[in-house]
Amino acid sequence: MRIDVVTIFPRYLDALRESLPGRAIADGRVSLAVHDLRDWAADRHRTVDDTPYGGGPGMVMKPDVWGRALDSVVADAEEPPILVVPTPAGRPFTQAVAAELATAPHLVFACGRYEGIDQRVMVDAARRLPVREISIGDYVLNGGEVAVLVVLEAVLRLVPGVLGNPRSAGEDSFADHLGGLLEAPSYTRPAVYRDLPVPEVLLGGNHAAIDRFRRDESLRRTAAHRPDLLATAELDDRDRAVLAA
Ligand code: 6GU
Repeated sequence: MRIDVVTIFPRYLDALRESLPGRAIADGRVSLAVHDLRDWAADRHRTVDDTPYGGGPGMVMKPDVWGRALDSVVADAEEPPILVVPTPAGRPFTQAVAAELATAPHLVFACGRYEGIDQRVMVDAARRLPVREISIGDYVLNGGEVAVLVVLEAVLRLVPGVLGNPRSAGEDSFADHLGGLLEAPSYTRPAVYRDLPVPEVLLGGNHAAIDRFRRDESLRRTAAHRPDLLATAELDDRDRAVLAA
């Protein structure tokens, strides 16, 4: 997979060279290029933003600078990449979006400040490329850089050969086998930690009872933390009885 990131803060992306993504980059399964947007500025102050038409606070990133940057990054691409634009005004970033991006051979990320990039940059790019404006949650970040770190960590662990244990990807929260519920809590030794015992059922070898216990904990945790997920979760009559109790 090829990844290009365009940003005014290239060093923010240094964190990608750590950990799991880092190993994939180091041994060539992922090629990462981070570009400084200011390299495409037109003046000696390397200006990338200007005041908003129509008034209002903050600054808007200039379309001509972004246009040159994206043209240049895409110029030598073998096929049209997906352009990912992190913005609090985007569609929600979900595991399904991560899975879609994980199948792409080439991703380009455009990091803007939160007041945004002139919208015509995305309109123009969409004439040639799939464009995904995505938000990582209902809060405001100053810029897209940290969102790119989040998105890439979620995406790269789905690319075959990037995650250490290929079984784990399907076993996390939102995995199919949980039918859209949160994962049950986890425990390891010791059996008693500061007066707190591990749930008794997990110490026995009754795997049917363990599966039922974990299902119940998933249901209760989802009801407590993410009741919105219950609307689309796959529930049977026993599940509904546990939730009603
Ligand atoms: Cl993707 N970008 C910014 N700047 N702020 C955000 C966000 C993204 N997602 C939530 N807040």
